[in-house]
Amino acid sequence: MIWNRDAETLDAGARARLQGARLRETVAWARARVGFYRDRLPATAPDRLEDLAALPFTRKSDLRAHYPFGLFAVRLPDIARLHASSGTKGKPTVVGYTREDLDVWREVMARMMVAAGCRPGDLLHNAFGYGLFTGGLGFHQGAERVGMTVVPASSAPTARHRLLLQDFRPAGLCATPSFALHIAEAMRAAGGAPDGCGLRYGMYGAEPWSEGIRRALEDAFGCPAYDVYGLSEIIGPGVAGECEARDGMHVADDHFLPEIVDPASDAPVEGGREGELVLTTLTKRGMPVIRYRTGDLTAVVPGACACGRTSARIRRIKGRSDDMLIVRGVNLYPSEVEATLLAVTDLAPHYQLIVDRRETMATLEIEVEPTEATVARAGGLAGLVGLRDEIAHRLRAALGLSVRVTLVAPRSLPRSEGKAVRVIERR
Ligand code: DLL
Repeated sequence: MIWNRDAETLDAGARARLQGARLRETVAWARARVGFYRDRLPATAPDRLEDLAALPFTRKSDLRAHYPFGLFAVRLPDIARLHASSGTKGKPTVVGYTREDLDVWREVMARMMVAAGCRPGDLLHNAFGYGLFTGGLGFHQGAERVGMTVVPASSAPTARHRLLLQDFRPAGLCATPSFALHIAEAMRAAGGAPDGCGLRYGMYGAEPWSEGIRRALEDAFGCPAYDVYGLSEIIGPGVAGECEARDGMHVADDHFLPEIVDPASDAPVEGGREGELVLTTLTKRGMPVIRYRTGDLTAVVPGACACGRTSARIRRIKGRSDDMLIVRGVNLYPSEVEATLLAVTDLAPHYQLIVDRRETMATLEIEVEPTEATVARAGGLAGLVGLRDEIAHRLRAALGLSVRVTLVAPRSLPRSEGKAVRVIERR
């Protein structure tokens, strides 16, 4: 099933014409109503699709500099809803939606959710946090638009999730991948069976996750795991999501125009090579954003998708360019460590990177939990020296860096109800 067949299967010419027309409207709207864009987009600034790369970028620092409402294009009474990023570093970035923007959001969420298997009448267990974070309300409104029954479970204690999943038997689950794994683990620890709840699909996002985590989620809940991507600056979840083919995430590119640029040179990157995703909103009125540097690293998937949707597709997000760690001159992403760890079947998908920069030579330590079965077989952690050495060897080969590996007791690393904290820096 395709939610909006007309919009999702446009041919290339029609799609480009629609994007071009909407880009011109967006540039005109932003220029007329937002001082920041008026200064940066003179009346002579190009506004054709083929000239997009000539327009200046917008960065998170621009949003911060105009905190809280300085980039809004309508008066505050015409803003129907505010959301904000988590803001771990300083003030949050605030975003505003008109009623029409909320409609666009519902529409793109409905597309992504139907692509992942959601159907009218299905029950959805929504374990994304409700609040300023866009995850909970984004999925909530999308589910209502599809005609589903929503359980706004949010970030309740895992015992509550277990009860609701077992007793309500929802068709779908949505959560951050790390929280979903935490729920599954808590269910098993309490003698329950997460794969016995009758789930048909899970939708996960809001943080980077690897194919290894996908396997762990699919094993745990006994149903396919779909990747959903988005960011509050653009709209929230619903910017892109996987279909049943699971060969990249379809971008709702009649609403959000994607480009990939080289994060260092800012030049457009072609031919399916990896780079930083840049997004331009094409229909948002409350807070239009032109050429937003997401910081997220991905690549365009070439060719047509088997599902029939014709929108651009992007690969799983590798991480943010500012997630990159430099340890003794070696550049690495936590997602690379995750991919190496989760290729080892004896390990559970729970790990942490500890970068210690207090000495002249920085060190990287990786704490990871073996599965309970592995520990039991070995008669305790002390019996797993061989496993530890093997992981250290694999990491050295994959990263080109010697890493100290510590196996820690199952269920001892901190679990989160939202986005997992994978890296701890000691300075
Ligand atoms: O995380 C929106 C969202 C909610 C997406 C629920 C998906 C599901 P922010 O809090 O503004 O919004 O954080 C956005 O999270 O720039 C990425 O770095 C990261 N991110 C989001 N989705 C994914 C994903 C929401 N599927 C930031 N894979 C983005 C990897 C993701 N990273």
